[in-house]
Amino acid sequence: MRITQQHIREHNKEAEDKHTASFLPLVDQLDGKGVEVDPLVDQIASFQVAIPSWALGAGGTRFGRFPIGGEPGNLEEKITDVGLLHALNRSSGAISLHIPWDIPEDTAAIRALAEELDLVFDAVNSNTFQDQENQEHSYKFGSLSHTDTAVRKQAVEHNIEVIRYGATLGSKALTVWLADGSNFPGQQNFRKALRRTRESLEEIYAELPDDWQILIEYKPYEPNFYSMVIPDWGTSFLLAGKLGAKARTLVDLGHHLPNTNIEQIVATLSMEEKLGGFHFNDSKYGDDDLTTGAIQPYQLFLIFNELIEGTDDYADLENNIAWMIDASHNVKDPLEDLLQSVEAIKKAYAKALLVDRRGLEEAREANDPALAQSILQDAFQSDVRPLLREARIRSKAAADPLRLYRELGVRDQLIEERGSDTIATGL
Ligand code: AOS
Ligand code: ZN
Ligand code: ZN
Repeated sequence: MRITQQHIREHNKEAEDKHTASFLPLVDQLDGKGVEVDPLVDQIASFQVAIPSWALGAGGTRFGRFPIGGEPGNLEEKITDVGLLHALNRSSGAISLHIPWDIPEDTAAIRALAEELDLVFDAVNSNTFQDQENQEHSYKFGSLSHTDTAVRKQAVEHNIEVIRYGATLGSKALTVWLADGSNFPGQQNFRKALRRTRESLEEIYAELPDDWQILIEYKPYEPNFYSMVIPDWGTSFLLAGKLGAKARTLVDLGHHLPNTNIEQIVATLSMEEKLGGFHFNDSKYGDDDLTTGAIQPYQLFLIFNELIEGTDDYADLENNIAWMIDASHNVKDPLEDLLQSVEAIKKAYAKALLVDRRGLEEAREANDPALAQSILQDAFQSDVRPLLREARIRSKAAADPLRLYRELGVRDQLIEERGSDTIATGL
């Protein structure tokens, strides 16, 4: 199924009056504060968030999985789904692939399809957290950190293979998330495990093309529950520092213990130019992979506030960091959820762009916490939805993507095309 410009035009025509009635007063209000609206709308419009290939089907838990129907059965269909999202919001113009779930067999055809849908390939992801059929050595006791050289070699070679696949599609980064760790005190020699991981990463780094980056994800627990080899940003930062300029840390919002000050981590990493990527999701208890902005929208805003604080050039911010959603969908239609996630991310970005930066800095220098808090709250509580809508209309996206998705009956059409019991590969 395809969403055409005709669909978008008709939908936007219908939305026009209501949109104008909310947008024009906001323009007046922002004018009064000396905020230029056009560049703001442009910044919101150009911000793109990549969609992971593994989030297009039902997620499920270890207790069960409830297929949603019409799930993409192969890579072409996954790309088509991301194309649908991008046609609706013009903000999801990239897809992040996972090897071996999405091995591109016919590279030329895959590239052509992506190009036709105006999509690029974001970071590629390796998988050494599962054993694959016909795999010689098991990752049960780790991969890049394993005690056995042969297992480490296999895991290193897999990552190099992932780089090769990515290169054929135009990706520019490899994301490494390691499940390596231990379940019991005494099981693993911490020092040796970390050293072996570093050495394995060095071998992968040596194969990284000049214009590529390696993004190192961290996670405090799961699947191992006593220790993880890369449990926190400090360990990722340490490894990235030892590897070199092409290695950076990737922050997954769900990979922190409760109440961690993630915005401060973001500030430090961005100050050190070691912030390479984001996995957006939301978290109540752990790595819940809930919809971004569904639980802690203020935290998301504070994170964007730090990102903006750390840059003089918004284009840099948009292009130098791999922005991606990493969520799981157990009860929602994944495509609806992804539309909501992108909206929440852009809302946080837009609100952070509205922060009176000079006023905030003056309040900080004057040790005036009440004023500093008011300035942040003022931006956070602004209703930026008309700005996002305007950005979409100007980009020829739908004024209300979720509404149009439902009006067009996209899920029903996908079920008709693909059947109701297809299962997408992924988590
Ligand atoms: C795992 O918890 C991490 O968030 C990974 O980034 C991701 O979910 C996984 O790599 C999917 O491949
Ligand atoms: Zn992640
Ligand atoms: Zn995760």
